[in-house]
Amino acid sequence: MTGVQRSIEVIGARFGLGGRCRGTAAGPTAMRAAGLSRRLGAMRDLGDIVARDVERQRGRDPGAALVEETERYSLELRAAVEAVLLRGALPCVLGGDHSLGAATQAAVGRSARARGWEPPGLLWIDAHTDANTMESTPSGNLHGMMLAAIHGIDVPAFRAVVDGGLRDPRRTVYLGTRDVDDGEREIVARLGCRMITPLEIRARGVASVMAEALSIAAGADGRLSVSFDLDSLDPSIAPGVDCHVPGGLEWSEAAEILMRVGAHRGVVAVEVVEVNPSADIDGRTARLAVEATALLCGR
Ligand SMILES: [Mn+2]
Repeated sequence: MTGVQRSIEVIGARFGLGGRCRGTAAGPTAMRAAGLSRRLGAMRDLGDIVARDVERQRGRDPGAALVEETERYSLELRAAVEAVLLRGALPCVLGGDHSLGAATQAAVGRSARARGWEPPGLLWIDAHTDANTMESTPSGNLHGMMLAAIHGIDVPAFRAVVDGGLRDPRRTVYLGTRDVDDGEREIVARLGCRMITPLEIRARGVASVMAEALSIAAGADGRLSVSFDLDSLDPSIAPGVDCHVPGGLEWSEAAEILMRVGAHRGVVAVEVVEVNPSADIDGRTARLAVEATALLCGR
């Protein structure tokens, strides 16, 4: 297993407007403080893309300002990720809340289309499916809707960013899923995504589950991107996230999953999200996020 051979380019996505609290905007800062560059070794750090503070814009409808900034920010991040892909390097996006995944994953889809490739598959390691629509969402939070948009369901805040970047839901595999709304369950089933819970991972073993997951996501062309949400881990080991969902992955399970992804030659983009330093204890979640990033990058 040789893993990723390309040069790695890191983008800090300081964006927290899509979740319940804004603490995730400081995720990239916490990961750098936790030794990211030392652990990754050779890489190019492109610095941070910082969201504007919409809450201080007086006299505006806060919901409209948030949607507007999400769209503006997503287009900026998408362009940055596409530039990395154009250079033939591996984009490594550090969040930030998961709504920024619309930009990363749309960039992967658009870049593939520009080269005449099929859209790559997607490994989504997360407690959630992020497949809500404006109609089905119980929370109204955009970080729970971005994958619906990437799979072709209209979500106005992501309409512009997914343009030309749609991904094939039949090549999307969820890993670690355990907190799915009823509406999402129906959407995910209809779209044909594969969903693998922590219980199934434990029952079958990581090797068997990952052979299946990588085979579905990589497809015939062998290309996939990966998104790792720290809330896929059990909150007892990764408390520094926005949504705590019990019953998550143990680190030994996650590390083996991440290593197997990092050893796959077809990974075209890596994303590590939802690190929330304001909920963390002694920086332990940020350190796990750094380790996860390194493993995903084949380091
Ligand atoms: Mn999540």
